[in-house]
Amino acid sequence: MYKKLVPVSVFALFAALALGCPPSYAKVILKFGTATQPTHIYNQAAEYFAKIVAERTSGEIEVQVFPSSQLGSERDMVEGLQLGSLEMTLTSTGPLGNFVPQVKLFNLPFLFKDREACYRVLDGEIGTQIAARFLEVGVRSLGWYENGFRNITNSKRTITSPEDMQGLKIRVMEDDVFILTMKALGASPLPMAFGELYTALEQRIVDAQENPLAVIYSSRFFEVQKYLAITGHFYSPAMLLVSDITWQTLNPGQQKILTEAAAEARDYERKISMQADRDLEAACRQAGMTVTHPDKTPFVEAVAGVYSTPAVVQAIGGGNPEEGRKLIEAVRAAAR
Ligand code: EAX
Repeated sequence: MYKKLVPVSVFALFAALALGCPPSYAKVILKFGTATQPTHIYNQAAEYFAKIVAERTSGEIEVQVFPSSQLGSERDMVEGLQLGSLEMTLTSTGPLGNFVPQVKLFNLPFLFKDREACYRVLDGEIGTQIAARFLEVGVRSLGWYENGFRNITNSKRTITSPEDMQGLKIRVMEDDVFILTMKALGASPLPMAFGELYTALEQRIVDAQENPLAVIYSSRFFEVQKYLAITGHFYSPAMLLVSDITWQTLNPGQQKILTEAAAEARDYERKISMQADRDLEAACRQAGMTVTHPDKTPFVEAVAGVYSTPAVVQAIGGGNPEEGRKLIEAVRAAAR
């Protein structure tokens, strides 16, 4: 009896060990959601990130990319990270002010002189401090990426001056800084999640929208919008976020690989974003759009008041107008 039992219990012991203590090479799957179309720069960067991570972890971490708002809107996805039901996302600042109000600072119109200034501010002290605040709400920033300089498209008329914006029903991202800016230009803004935008344009629920060329082209807005005005009125940063619940389950080696891959994918994404700006205006024209390059000065003047609007200053300061004023002053000095 004894002789028979020994091999059985040894087997059982190994089986228990195998089940109870997963070996260190257990595969980790990170779902990575975005709102934009598969060909958009976010998803190219996400695939690039996934490839680096797979190589450096010898396949131990698999990043699976889900584009086109399949996993929800940008706001839903950030909430998913907080709950731990989603692991990663790359999102515009559209919904981020709901989580860290200071992010609204970067939603101010005509804030940055050029791309160099964007990267200097975002990767520097101001951007780093604001990004670090995300940990307080359960998500971890792996760096500032880029959505791009935003331009206006519409189905009604060519835009050459702010007068042409009068009465245009324009979809904006869900943040009051965007709403106030469009009101200052005389348009009628309607906040809406990105996933609903194509249909809203197609059904003429709105006349207009604004986005970087990379989004306009990959979303095929040229099918439902005739006019494109290169206004560059907002610089739209993006942020790579990971659920802190997920992060805490990774070992330091894995965390290091993700951090490094995030920085490399960011550099790659900024490069393809710049190329998109260079190439896609012609592509939009080719696709039938009429393109204008309005003089920016009257636009800048029309929206200047947004910077001192009490609600904006207070919101940027996280409820503290003094902090808001200081942040606005600091960013203006650094962004020029
Ligand atoms: O983040 O909501 C928007 O217009 C964003 O620019 C887009 O989804 C990319």
